[in-house]
Amino acid sequence: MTSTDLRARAQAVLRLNDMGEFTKPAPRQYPHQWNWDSALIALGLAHFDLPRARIEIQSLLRAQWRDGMMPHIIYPAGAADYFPPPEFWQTENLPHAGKFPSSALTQPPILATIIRAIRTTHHEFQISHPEFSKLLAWHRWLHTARDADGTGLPCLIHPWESGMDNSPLWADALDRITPRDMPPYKRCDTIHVAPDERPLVLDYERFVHLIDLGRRLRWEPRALLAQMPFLVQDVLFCSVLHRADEDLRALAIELGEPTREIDAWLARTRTGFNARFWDEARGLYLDYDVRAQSPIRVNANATFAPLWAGLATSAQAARLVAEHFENPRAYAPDADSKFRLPSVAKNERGYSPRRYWCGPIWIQMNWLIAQGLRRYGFDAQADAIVRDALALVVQSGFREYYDPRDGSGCGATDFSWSAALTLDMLSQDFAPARLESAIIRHNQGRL
Ligand code: 9WN
Repeated sequence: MTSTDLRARAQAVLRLNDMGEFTKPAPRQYPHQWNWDSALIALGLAHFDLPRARIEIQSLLRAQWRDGMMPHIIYPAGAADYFPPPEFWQTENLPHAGKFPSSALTQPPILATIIRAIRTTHHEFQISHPEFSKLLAWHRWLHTARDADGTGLPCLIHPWESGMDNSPLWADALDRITPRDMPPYKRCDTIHVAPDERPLVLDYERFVHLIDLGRRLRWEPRALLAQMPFLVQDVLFCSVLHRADEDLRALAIELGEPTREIDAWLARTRTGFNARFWDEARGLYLDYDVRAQSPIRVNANATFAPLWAGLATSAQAARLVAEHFENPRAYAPDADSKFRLPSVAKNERGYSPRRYWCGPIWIQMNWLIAQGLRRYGFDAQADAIVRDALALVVQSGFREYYDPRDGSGCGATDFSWSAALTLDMLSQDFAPARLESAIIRHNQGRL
């Protein structure tokens, strides 16, 4: 397979999942519009259909809630074979909700970064003042309505907000939750994907229970902060937000908009982030359980996300790489696992190489972390995970996630962001010459 073939296949997946104004993350498993999926998909679309990328972003922005929240699922086409259906969220008559049927949770705010990235390579790609204001309102909502402790580091009220829904990061916090008075519901996520690649029954029940609690609180931000039993600050989410604040600031300057408010967020995160998340003894970043008031002592690959945001010092970056990235017991290949980067360190108790977010490799994490590694001068390490990501899609197609042991595909097939980010990794910025070597390696049957 050549890089031209791979590009054509990636474009075909995005066309397959194209619903006109938005792109489904996958044909059957995810039939609606997802927030960070749509942003990443827009980046892929921009490589071959800029007007369609614009439509993807516009359709996402119009789902914003009146209070600034950007929902994580939008249901432009109404109900489908997916749980939860739109009405399950009970958002219809909320004064602060939006005009479109949506979930009441948010997701990692990567959109400002994507818009800036597209503008860097396509100068004709404009962002309007009203669109900028929508992004600003979302970031403001995250820094204020979700601020539980004055740090401006937003709190997540449900694992789905992290984008890493079923990570062992959430195990202890979920273990403290006993679902009761459960509303009737029917899981759909194991119809098209093997149950052992999806969340366990009890965990899924807790996900539903948390939605039920949120809707009883009418999704009112202050009540959620005060009462939701799941309340965490997450390294990946806060890193994505900080990087997006940087990008929003750059967009503000281009548009002649004031930057003072964004400057204050950037300064506050620079002060609070390392104090909150860095674990000096282990040389890594750990999430924080706000309800339990304690660090979450799980090593997940989100620990590398601060590199993407420029939040680590060079000494911290060096420890992350030497003690974790290059460690075969944690993330580096060893006799049992050939591919990087497992979503959870292999020596973690909750590591499970095929189960959703408990160990499999995700293309968007490799894409994001590779850029972080480059930001700190770790080019060889960045190349290694771009090469592995491309080798995985060549070997196993555009899957949702991959088993780090042999690279076999798991979860949904024809997964949109795996295709979109392949297109991005095949672009100049990601050095296509190196891809050719991944493909050649594959064709020679060495994988
Ligand atoms: C719940 C769509 C989404 C991604 C998330 C991923 C998964 C949903 C699910 O799929 O979550 O939001 O049903 O499991 O964890 O990151 O945005 O691709």
